[in-house]
Amino acid sequence: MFPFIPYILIGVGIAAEKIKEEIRRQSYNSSTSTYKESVPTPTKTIAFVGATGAGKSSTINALVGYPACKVGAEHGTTTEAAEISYIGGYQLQDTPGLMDDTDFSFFVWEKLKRSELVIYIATGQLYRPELELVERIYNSQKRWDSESGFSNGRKLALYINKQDMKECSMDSSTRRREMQAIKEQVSSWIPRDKIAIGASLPVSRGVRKPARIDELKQLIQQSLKANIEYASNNFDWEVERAEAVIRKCRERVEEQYNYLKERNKK
Ligand SMILES: Nc1nc2c(ncn2[C@@H]2O[C@H](COP(=O)(O)OP(=O)(O)OP(=O)(O)O)[C@@H](O)[C@H]2O)c(=O)[nH]1
Ligand SMILES: [Mg+2]
Repeated sequence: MFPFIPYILIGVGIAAEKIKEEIRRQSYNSSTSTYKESVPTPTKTIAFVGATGAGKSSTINALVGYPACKVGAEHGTTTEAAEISYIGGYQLQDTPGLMDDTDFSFFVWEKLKRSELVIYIATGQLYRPELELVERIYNSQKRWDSESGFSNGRKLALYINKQDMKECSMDSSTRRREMQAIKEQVSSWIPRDKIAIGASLPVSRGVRKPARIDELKQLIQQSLKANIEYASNNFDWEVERAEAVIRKCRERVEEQYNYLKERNKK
């Protein structure tokens, strides 16, 4: 009997977590007055969501111009919802990608609720579960707007990443047809002017190329309530970015130093 006790306890623990998650989900879905009162107006946040490996973290890095978020070929690289400072007081919200399950966990929905702009990232035509999710985000944003009295309206956009890969496998007319098909797929929830294509971390013959992110930058600029400027003489932005790069380098050096210190102890 004794050897099984730890397994039973682990099983009970997992079941309790699942029940808690379900209760949270149900309270999120219900439209009780307590819930309504708790919907805040969005903050200056731009959230990136989508399937794992679509390039959410790479896109944030391309926008800020330094490796702020960890990027990885393996699925599930991002496990926490990191926020990265952007221009105009905005934050870029990275999120863990959708894996086999086709719904975000409760805490990602909470982040979306607080975001002025949500950008769904895909790399081609969307799968049915993704389309259902886009529809749910759209409907949720409408409800959050009315419950929080936000007249400007939360925005939903679509970014189609990894165009460099498409260019290797499709000719230009096939690519155009695919974009047309994507626009039609999402037309009930995302207007054409809220769709951008690009390549956040392109590679050619094993060599990294500069990000092609201008279309997305333009979309972001046009979608936000407050004005943001990408002008190269935007001194404050350059200073802020340089400081962030220094902070990041310091963190990496400290990590490496601690790692070596631990290793030498052994
Ligand atoms: N060829 C190419 N590869 C890209 C591009 N953008 C991202 N990648 C690659 O796609 C992989 C996943 O990128 P991530 O940015 O980590 O993707 P993610 O959506 O944040 O993934 P999760 O954190 O796991 O949800 C990495 O190997 C990147 O190098 C792109 O534009 N072109
Ligand atoms: Mg990521």
